[in-house]
Amino acid sequence: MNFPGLPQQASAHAPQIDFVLGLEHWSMVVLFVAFFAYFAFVLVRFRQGAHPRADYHGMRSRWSLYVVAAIAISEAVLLAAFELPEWNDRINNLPSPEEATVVRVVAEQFAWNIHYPGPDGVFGRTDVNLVAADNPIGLDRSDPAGKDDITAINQLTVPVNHPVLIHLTSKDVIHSFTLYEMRVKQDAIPGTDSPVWFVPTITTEQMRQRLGKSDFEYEIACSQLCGLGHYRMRGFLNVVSDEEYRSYLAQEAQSLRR
Ligand SMILES: [Cu+2]
Repeated sequence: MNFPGLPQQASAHAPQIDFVLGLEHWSMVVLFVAFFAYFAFVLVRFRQGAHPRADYHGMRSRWSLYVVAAIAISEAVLLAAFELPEWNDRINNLPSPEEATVVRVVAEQFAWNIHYPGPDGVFGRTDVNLVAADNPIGLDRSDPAGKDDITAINQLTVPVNHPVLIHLTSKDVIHSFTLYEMRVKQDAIPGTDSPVWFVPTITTEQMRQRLGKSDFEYEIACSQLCGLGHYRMRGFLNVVSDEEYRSYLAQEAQSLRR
């Protein structure tokens, strides 16, 4: 049922999203072909040569009404039985913070700021007055919860096969956080915490091997035209093994102590 031309699937829910996308697109293909076939039929059947005089009564049977009603009902079924349940699953079945890798992503013109809570699992306080070139999220390092926090720019590293729970927000305008292969897309809105989650199932390295492209990266794209530099707002999602994730965190913690 998948529709051709979609990106690789690299998250647990990607096949469900593609199934719904496939249902929608294939049903639109059927409608498109059927409507144009009917249009062509009408052009030939009711050409001037065959009907020199107009019929002022038009159609007397009601079958076209039934066809349109059937299309409307099938679209309602598509919405109620497939699309809304999938949407509900994405926004209401968030993983618990205990089992998930919890990260804050703060969008700005034109970068993705990444904020990990560190070993204590608690995000440090952030303050707009502390925002500076070397502290883009305004993290308060004097706050006990903030001392061990890890920050990164345009590089989001997560372990494979565990839920990732992202608290998404923005510093300036509306951005849209997009991970194509994970089938994730969520607007980042200033002053609002939008949770978004997924379970990555294929590491970056495995995807490189699958595609035969040694330079492949999962891209973090912005899907909102957020300003003149929108085209260069680009981050990378690095999906790694548990072991590599632990050593990434250890390495970052090490550089904090220096
Ligand atoms: Cu943007």
